[in-house]
Amino acid sequence: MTIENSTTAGATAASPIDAIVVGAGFSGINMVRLLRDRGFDVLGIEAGDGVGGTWYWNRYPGARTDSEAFYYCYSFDQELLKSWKWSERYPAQPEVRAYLEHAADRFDVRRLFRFGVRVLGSRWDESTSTWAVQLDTSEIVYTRFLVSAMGILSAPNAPEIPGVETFEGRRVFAQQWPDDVDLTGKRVGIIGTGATGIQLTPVAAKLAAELFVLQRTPHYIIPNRNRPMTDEWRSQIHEQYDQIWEKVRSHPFAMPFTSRGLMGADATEESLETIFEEGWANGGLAFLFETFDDLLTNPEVNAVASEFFRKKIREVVHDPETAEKLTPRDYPLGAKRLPGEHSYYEAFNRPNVHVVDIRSTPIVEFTPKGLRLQDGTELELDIVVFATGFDAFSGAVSRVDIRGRSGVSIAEKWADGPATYLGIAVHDFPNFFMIGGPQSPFANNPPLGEAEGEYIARAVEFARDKGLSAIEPDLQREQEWDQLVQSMTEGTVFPQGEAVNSWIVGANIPGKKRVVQVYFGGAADYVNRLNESADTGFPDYVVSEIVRN
Ligand code: NA7
Repeated sequence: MTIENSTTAGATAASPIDAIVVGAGFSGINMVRLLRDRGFDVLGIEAGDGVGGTWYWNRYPGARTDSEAFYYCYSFDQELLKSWKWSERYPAQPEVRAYLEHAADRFDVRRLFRFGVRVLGSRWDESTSTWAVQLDTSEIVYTRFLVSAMGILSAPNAPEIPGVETFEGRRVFAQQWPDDVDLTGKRVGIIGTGATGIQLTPVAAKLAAELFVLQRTPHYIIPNRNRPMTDEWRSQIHEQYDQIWEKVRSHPFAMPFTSRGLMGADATEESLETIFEEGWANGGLAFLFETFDDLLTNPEVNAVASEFFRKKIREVVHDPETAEKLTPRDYPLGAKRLPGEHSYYEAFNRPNVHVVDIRSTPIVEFTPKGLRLQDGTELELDIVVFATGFDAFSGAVSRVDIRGRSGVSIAEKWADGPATYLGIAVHDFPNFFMIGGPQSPFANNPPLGEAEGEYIARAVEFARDKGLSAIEPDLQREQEWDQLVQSMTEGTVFPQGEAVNSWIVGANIPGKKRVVQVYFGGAADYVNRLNESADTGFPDYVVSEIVRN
């Protein structure tokens, strides 16, 4: 596909386009819209052949949202909110992708994207105050502003297992599921039991002849209790949308949950049990946010909840040895992101499904027939699925060779952990912004991405209105933000015990520095900070005036 806009196609250092946005997921689609509506000449670049981002790539069987769709969507378009009819509480990947295709057409931004093109790198040119953006088509496109909307969980983690070249079966990455893979009647191994493995397992269990779930760490998992969206439920939501978004805006994870105002520390054993049962019955993330307010901060309350989850596993999984393997013990509930399940535990009651504890018997190598474990067992497999997660937050950006004012790459700057201001901008990288960057909150992505997109659009507009050639965060403000991010996990259950291996601290990627990558001060607090910065004219940034001869 070629760019229809001749200005952008012909961009040079002397006449750059205004902005390039990388990524066509929830955030990228909206970012292009926001800049276009402010009169900027904007080009979107997307590696996939269509819009969708996460929802374009993640096509593994069972892929669906873990947030309820009525708030996992764009909040700003009243017509879209009312006209789009989600079919289920947690819609499957094709439906979310269809929603984003519809949204891109509705906002008329699809024609501003180039699809099937990857950004390889970008260099800041001080003399012209432009970014030279290198594409994998061998083209270089010049732009004044560069915005990453590449996603927080988009760079796959691909563990290296010796002997892979000898394997005669098929190796598949869940996040890049090929259309021609069929699990029916096959001997399948799934490595990884995060949100992805948990969604894939029950579907694969029904298709595969034999399914081996290779688990390193058991998760705490909540039943999602998916159900169809009825017209009545939809109308109730439509009537309450103003309140729903109000709740989202004041919630630490940008979700419309309502605290009961209860503290577990004050509750009797009986009422703890009753309220946990209610949370369990409601399904989904309500368990974290609509039971007790001290669930994630009071270790004793957390311990009761963690034990409650363990009891539930024993109730569903018939074989005690299997149940024990699936039971998390070494870390508190909430220290890893809580995935939702759809008959995950029930899958292990099927005779063709086996959990393999690769913490005690690690995978040693691929063999021609499958995988060999440390105790000598060889699992014979036709397909090995990697559901091993992502190089989260910093991964997507640092895998692109972005070089700022000093010629240092962002990966080099972040070698000891990401340094950003507000998770959005980086000192020494002028006119560069990120949606979902490291040190931003981990929260319900669509509304958070909207807030970040608005902020970036305001910054770009500010630069234009003030006649600035460059804008970048003040170094001291960046350092203060880093200190704040690192201090925020004190007094919470993040990151403790085994959970230090979580992607939240970058510990799932060999060689990656272990630091907290997420701002835990809450999405609501974070958005207030963004608004304050923009409302007061970006005093936290250093700017360069355009030199006029
Ligand atoms: P996650 O949540 O990072 O899960 C990855 C899983 O893969 C997890 O069980 C890991 O075990 C396991 N893993 C990672 N590396 C290895 C190696 N080298 N060997 C064996 N097992 C490994 O990724 P998901 O894709 O499931 O979900 C990511 C998010 O996407 C999700 O939270 C949603 O927000 C969307 P570990 O727990 O590290 O021991």
